[in-house]
Amino acid sequence: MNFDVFTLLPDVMQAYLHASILGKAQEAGLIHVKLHNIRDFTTDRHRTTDDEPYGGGGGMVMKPEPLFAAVESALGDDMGKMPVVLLTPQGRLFDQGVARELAQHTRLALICGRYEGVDERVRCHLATDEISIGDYVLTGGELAALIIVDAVARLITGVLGDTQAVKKDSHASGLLEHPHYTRPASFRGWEVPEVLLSGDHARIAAWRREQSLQRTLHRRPDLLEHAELDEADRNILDQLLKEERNHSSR
Ligand code: 6GU
Repeated sequence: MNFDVFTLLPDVMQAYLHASILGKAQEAGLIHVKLHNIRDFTTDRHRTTDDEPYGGGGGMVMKPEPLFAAVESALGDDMGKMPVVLLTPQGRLFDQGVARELAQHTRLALICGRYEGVDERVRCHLATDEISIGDYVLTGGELAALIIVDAVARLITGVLGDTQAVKKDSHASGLLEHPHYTRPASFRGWEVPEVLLSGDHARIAAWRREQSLQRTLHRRPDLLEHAELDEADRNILDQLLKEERNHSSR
């Protein structure tokens, strides 16, 4: 998987991309992240990347020329054959489904906007997709690009050592994950649930599934609408809802 990231702040992205799992994935050649400094594609003496908006109103807008030059020179013949994603709070919302969709491609371009915005012609004639990472406003698209690289990279075969890990994740199955515990069995008087120490794998799996359903029901009931649930799951949920009704009526 190849990522081309276009940014005015390549240095701030470096450290994260070379740490831990993403760093190892790059060393192993499973992913390649190329950072392109948009400023390197300016042609004026002051290396200007932004300008005042036509029509006034203050704030600065990223100029189209350096962005077009940067993306066209980096992508070459791949232009038109791969997604060019503009990171903007006006884009479609990023989630695990979008991550899976992007992971199907072999090459992905990510354009990080800065300042108040990006010239509209970038959106219309350079980007093929626009993505937001949530309903809040950031000072730039760099964090969004890192989030997308991270979420997509970990779906690539071999990036996570354990292939099972991807399947069991929160959101992968549409449910939140069960609680995790490690040693010590007793910490400040807080005990690890007995079932996890039992060695009974069937009981452990049943407990985890119930915890996962309970958590999702309490924290993110919206996720249950699209989750993969079997009849046993539905019975557990019915039971949990009944218990809740009893508690609230008492
Ligand atoms: Cl992609 N960019 C900016 N600047 N703010 C955001 C965002 C992106 N996603 C959510 N907020």
